[in-house]
Amino acid sequence: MQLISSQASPFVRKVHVVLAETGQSQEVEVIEAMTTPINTPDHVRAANPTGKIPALIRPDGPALHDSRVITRFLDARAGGTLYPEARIWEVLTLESLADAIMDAAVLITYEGRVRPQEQQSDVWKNAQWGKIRGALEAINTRWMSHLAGPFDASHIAVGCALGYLDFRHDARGWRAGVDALAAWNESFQTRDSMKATAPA
Ligand SMILES: N[C@@H](CCC(=O)N[C@@H](CS)C(=O)NCC(=O)O)C(=O)O
Repeated sequence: MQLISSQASPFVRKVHVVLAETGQSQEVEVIEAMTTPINTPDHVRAANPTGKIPALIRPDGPALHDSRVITRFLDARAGGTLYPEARIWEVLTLESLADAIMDAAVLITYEGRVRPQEQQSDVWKNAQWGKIRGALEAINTRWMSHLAGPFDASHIAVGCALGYLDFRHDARGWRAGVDALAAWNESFQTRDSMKATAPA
């Protein structure tokens, strides 16, 4: 299998963490890609028509895309426990919330790095940050008991989302007002799979 990848992408990081946690890291060849909303390399488009990464190229079926599809596929492939049937709707909903944090955070990054300076909008960036704040507060008030429970794919997604906020948007201080989540994150980032995949 080949994983179209970028070290900085929080969505790609989710996949690498799942590979590590399920013992499959050696089964994937990493193909690096530099992709932005306005510049899609051909090999990325061939695997995902929307030009987004990660994409997982398989020898025996169509390429998979969207990190949530790939992580669930890899967990099933390994007979893993990251998507437990008994809590599946909670796991998927919290993973979706974490992915939404990543979506908004990546859009802020692109606004600053890809869009020409004169076209950039602080109103728009701050609105994206508002979505992130709302998600952080919701996790801090409603999801901490889930995060305190058995390890699953939603933990990985939340950890990767928070890691990306530290990596690209540290100056915005996401920890303010979400103490329980910040404390959980402190400990979660010490997992071997998280340390091995930290963006640099
Ligand atoms: N929903 C997608 C989001 C993936 C995504 O936005 N990836 C970014 C990199 S972090 C990307 O490929 N952006 C290029 C683009 O928007 O065309 C997933 O979960 O895989």
